[in-house]
Amino acid sequence: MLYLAALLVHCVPLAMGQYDICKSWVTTDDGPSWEFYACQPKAMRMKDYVTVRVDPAGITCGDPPERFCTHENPYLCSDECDASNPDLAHPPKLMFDSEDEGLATYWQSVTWRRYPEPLLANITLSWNKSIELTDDIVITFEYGRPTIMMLEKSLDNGRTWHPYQYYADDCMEAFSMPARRVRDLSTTSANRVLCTEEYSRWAGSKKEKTVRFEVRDRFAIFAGPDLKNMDNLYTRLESAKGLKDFFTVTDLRMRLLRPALGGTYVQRENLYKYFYAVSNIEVTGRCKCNLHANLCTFKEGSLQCECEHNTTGQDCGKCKKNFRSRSWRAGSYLPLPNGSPNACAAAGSAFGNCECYGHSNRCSYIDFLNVVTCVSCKHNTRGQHCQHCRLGFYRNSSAELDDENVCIECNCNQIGSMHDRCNETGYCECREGATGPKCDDCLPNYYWRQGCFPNVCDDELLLCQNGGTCYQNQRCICPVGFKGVLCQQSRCEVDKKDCDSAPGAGGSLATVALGVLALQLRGWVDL
Ligand SMILES: *[C@@H]1O[C@H](CO)[C@@H](O)[C@H](O)[C@H]1NC(C)=O
Ligand SMILES: *[C@@H]1O[C@H](CO)[C@@H](O)[C@H](O)[C@H]1NC(C)=O
Ligand SMILES: *[C@@H]1O[C@H](CO)[C@@H](O)[C@H](O)[C@H]1NC(C)=O
Ligand SMILES: *[C@@H]1O[C@H](CO)[C@@H](O)[C@H](O)[C@H]1NC(C)=O
Ligand SMILES: *[C@@H]1O[C@H](CO)[C@@H](O)[C@H](O)[C@H]1NC(C)=O
Ligand SMILES: [Ca+2]
Repeated sequence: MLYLAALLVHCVPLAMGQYDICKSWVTTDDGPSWEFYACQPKAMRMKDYVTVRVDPAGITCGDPPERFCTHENPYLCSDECDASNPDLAHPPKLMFDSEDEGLATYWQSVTWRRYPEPLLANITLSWNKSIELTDDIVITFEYGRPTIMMLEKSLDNGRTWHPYQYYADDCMEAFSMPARRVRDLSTTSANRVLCTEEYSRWAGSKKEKTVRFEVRDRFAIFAGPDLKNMDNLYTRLESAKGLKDFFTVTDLRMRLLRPALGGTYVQRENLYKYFYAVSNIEVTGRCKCNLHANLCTFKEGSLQCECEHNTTGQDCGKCKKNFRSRSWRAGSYLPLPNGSPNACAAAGSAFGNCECYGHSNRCSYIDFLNVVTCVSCKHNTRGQHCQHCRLGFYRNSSAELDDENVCIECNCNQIGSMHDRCNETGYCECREGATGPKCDDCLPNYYWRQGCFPNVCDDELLLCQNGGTCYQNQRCICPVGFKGVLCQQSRCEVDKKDCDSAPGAGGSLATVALGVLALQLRGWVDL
């Protein structure tokens, strides 16, 4: 069995089934041993593993039941959609079933009763797994293709979305974009997001049913018309920035923006013939396993790579525990034909025992110290073995030394703290008056204004005198006739002619004395 696998690796014509073996048992001059290769799972029909969501609520026809007709037969509106009758219902799942006996089953929207308000629907497909597209996405519309629609994709399970392709019968009018064709793209623009008019014009609803996202045409830019030169494609995928990611998705969304119009203007007197009906959405791709797995299985409702090369994670995106002596890397299609496995390595096995806890791939020998040390430690680590945190970072106590999250940024408040370093529990060193782990609070009796300053006045000890009011602990607003930090000083002491007009002149000597005393206690006033 193993011998057979080894044989296969060397005999398989490497055009299509390339990279489908992760390892094989080979015999060399030094005896038998494992040899490892970059590997990827086979392409699959991804619609079998998808979850779908159709928005907005109530966009699916049949609740309440309604009549509709087709562009071919616009005056015979006897067709009915009724969600409560299995024979007349058109739920979303019918976009993903297999069409038996050539009879199309389809999801259908409500009709455009609310014209001229737009008829909008979103169809969102989610895999909860990154997928690499290997063939065209093909969406089949039963009663005419939308005149305006948009395809969006997400790479992070629906947290953020990006346009993937625009479709309109008039790109300029709908999206202010010039119409382009994927076939006209070049090697440098293969991952351009464009607007196409190829799939939106009216050609009869039975004749032209499909809307495509052309993956093959984009591949063909590198691999030639029949995708014969896959080596060139794989080389490009490896080297051209962003190209691999362009074909990678976790979610897709079709935004249906205007239905088929039957090649003419909207006829308001018959809105029953405007709706969307999708019978199939074909998505062909493979699980993204970072070239560390050739199997992808459906477990507990999600696709999951069966990771090799001592990697782990849903996408084989990290090294297994105790296999982190160098940092994780994706496998590579290069060098052709077998690629590089870039396997994770057990501690101590990598480069003559220089452990870097997975934060560096390189060691260097320092002659005059006679030590081997890790070079360019990543993940904010430093030290001979990348075992310390960089200045301004502290050790994450819930992470192992070989965890990517091992160092946490101190995040000291720039104004409130002495410097941007912190102690082992993340506490920063605060300037006078500041407090809190990050020094972004003030101690009691201090107020924040570009740093912490001692209160000038407050409601307890540092009362403003003679009817003055304390403004944000920063100063007393004194009534006419008084001045001083706490309004403790009558103006008539300075200018006798004020004395008669000053309200409350002479004031309560006792309170003034108390206020001054308080100031004195805090070292503010020298009497
Ligand atoms: C469709 O999704 C987009 C975001 O991708 C959102 O802005 C829009 O409101 C959604 N439309 C409907 C009808 O839910
Ligand atoms: C998504 O996949 C992950 C990893 O397999 C799993 O833990 C999680 O429960 C899945 N989430 C959903 C919503 O299925
Ligand atoms: C993974 O670890 C096991 C156990 O140490 C080892 O036998 C195997 O060769 C390793 N695989 C790779 C690809 O390094
Ligand atoms: C600390 O490490 C754990 C384990 O990796 C991680 O889940 C957590 O997010 C890290 N904490 C911070 C603040 O980064
Ligand atoms: C870090 O500083 C805080 C506040 O000064 C202190 O409570 C804590 O014990 C210190 N932690 C260590 C490990 O020194
Ligand atoms: Ca169907």
